[in-house]
Amino acid sequence: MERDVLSRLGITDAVSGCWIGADARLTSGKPITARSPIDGRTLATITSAGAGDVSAAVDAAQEAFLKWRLVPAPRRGELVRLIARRLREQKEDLAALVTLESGKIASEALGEVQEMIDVADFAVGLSRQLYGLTIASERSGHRMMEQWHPLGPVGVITAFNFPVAVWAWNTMLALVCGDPVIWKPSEKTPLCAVACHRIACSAAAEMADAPSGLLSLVIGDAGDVGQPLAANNQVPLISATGSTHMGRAVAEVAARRLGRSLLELGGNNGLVLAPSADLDLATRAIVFAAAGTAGQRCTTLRRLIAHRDVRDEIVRRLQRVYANIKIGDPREAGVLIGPLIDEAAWQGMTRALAAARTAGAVIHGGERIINGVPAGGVYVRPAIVEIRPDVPIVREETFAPILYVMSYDTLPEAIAIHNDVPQGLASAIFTNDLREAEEFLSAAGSDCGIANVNIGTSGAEIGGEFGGEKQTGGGRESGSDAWKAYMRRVTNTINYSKDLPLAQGVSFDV
Ligand code: UN1
Repeated sequence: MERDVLSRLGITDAVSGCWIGADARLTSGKPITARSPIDGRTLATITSAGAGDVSAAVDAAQEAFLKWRLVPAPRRGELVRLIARRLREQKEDLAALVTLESGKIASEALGEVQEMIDVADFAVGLSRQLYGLTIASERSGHRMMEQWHPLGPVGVITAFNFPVAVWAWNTMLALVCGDPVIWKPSEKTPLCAVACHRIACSAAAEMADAPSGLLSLVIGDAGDVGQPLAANNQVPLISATGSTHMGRAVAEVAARRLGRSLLELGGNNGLVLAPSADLDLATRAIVFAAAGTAGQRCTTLRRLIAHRDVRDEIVRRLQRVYANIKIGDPREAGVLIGPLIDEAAWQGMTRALAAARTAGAVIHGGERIINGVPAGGVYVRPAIVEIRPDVPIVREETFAPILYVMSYDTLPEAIAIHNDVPQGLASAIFTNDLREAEEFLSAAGSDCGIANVNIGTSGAEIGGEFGGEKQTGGGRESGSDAWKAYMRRVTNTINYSKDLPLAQGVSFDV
């Protein structure tokens, strides 16, 4: 069954680490073993790409760019429409691979592929809406306008936890904006990348005006692939999604050559639970956001800031749900929490829990599960940690299902606790008090890129911009006008008069 899925997605036992368009290059880097976190089984071996492959991919992208930028944007949208059609056709297979390689449950994997389709549909519409402004000129007989032009090859770096959707957020937009893409996926999920790349290339093969170097894939680690990609002068934009540590390294390299970077990095997302909150609704939202995806979303809820009057009640409710939640093989019906990605994730989780314990926190759950789950995978019970907000570990993003619970007395105090972390991605308030909700969303409220009311922190739709402030990196991907990051803006002033008046009334008679 599984082999069938892999073979329908064009994945063999030995896979090249560099694809330029439909062509697999003969790579000679370190071998990468693609494993399933479900049971640690080897799925395939990839020969990683190196600096030479990166530069070949960038050269091909640059060549493709010279042609693609001249293809009218709505026609570029046609390529994205074809990709979306294939994604619809292969949704089940691709989702099965996402589950196999990232460990997320079937429903969430299908949701992730749906997110790709959604952003592709969005991008198709966008291909007819790359609007610029016209501007009133201060000079008579003059007209001013802005145009948005294609930018050039875009380097896209993605993480294991959304192994397909984040590439689509970037690539579907980049394609309609007129930019080729060079993709460096996580080494933990290389097969998802190969599958997506092949799907996109098969759609491109249907379009004679889609140049061959438009899409490429370079699989390898930060040193072999990430660094040369970020350093390459022919890549005007690097879009990186992942840890703050990774983003800082990428941004530094890109900044040195004054390249642009679009960063969507760590989150340490908080939810304020007000006394008027609907606790049934809040419990469901908190469990999905804190324990769903085994706590491995950048939007995962990590901090629950509960009013003193409802804190004990919510902890009781969460403990009840956590005690019965089904943890195990993510392919099994009824399972809501699959494995952590690897042993290192479990070590990170134990380290964080030990730090919390030392600081006097009360911990519920958080243990490793051995019975009733596949051997070879890392399965854990999500943890609820009652802790003070000033304990340093609370300020860190630990990529595991740990929910720190803290209490507050007044809303300003809750907002202060909420904002007192280095990250600023997603946030939420649960309240039935309109004033509290508005205060949380106001300039004096949450300092995050995403702020929700009566909805958890995770599971955003693609229509809005996605990203956040502070150590989250400040970039915005996906919907709204995030497309502007993938284009260059040019201001045009056109004189249709027979005079040459200078701006600001300057006279300069020659
Ligand atoms: C991520 O974890 O990097 O809002 C992206 C969400 C998803 C995207 C998460 N739509 O949780």
